[in-house]
Amino acid sequence: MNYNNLLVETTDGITTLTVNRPQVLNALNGDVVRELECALYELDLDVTVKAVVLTGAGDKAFVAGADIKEMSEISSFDALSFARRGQSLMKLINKMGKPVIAAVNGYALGGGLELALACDFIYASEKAKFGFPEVGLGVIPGFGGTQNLARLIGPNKANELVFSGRIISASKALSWGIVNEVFQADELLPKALETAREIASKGSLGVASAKDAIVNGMNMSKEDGFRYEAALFGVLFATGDQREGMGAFLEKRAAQFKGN
Ligand code: DAK
Repeated sequence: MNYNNLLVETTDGITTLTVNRPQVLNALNGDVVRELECALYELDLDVTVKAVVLTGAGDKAFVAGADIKEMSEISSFDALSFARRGQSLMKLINKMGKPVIAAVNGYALGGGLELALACDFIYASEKAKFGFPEVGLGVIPGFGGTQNLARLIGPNKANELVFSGRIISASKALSWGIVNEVFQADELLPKALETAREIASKGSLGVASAKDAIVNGMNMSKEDGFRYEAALFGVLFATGDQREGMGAFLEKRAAQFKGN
């Protein structure tokens, strides 16, 4: 499928998905949200794709939030539809059976930070900046940002960031646990792709089940989470990937996973 606001490039099972509106710092309008949802659905269904790296075009922004111009003019029913689409996009990233890595190359503000937080983890360039400016616009984060951030870094730091609307640096985001690692700007994408390739070399059913266990286990009691993990563990013993992975170890050779 062709997209007006996205670049989709797949090499060796790794897709780089780029939000491509650099003239407005990749702000999310209704079309971008719709296209992201379609693209991620397609990538989830494509068995040849093992991992996705999500980034922004240009050297200034990952995504500088929802498109304020479009948002300022919409009706309440359009806002409702925008909210539903945005929330369904964030949930889709969680439900996908493959990892999505956010490579934050500049501003990740408002809905842009929410998009990054919905991904499985975040790598950042040293030029990246993070924040929730929503309270300065008279609203609050509405694509799951308050929930995901507070679960990730705890309520106290989340409160400071959301209540103040302050923009923080990549190094602060690293020390707060929002991002996993910070790289020089020209190293960011290569490092994200390197990690994606490392993940892609593993059994894709195992990776999908691990994501399922972590994403869904976070919303369960520890007891239920343990039970869920055990069920997923058991199911993997019905797969060719489990036989191949353990067989390859015993035969002292590299595993050739087929995702079956
Ligand atoms: N929307 C639209 N245009 C934007 C934009 C945005 N979010 N951010 C930047 N731009 C545009 C600028 O207007 C400018 O366009 P021109 O003037 O050249 O036509 C161009 O991008 C370059 O930006 P600047 O000239 O401002 O660049 P600077 O380097 O000076 O400043 C900045 C960079 C990132 C600090 C600044 O652009 C800025 O403050 N941008 C706005 C950040 C922001 O407040 N983002 C929105 C957060 S609110 C919802 C759920 C979620 C949301 C909404 C609804 N529902 C549940 C319904 C999400 C809300 C948000 O994301």
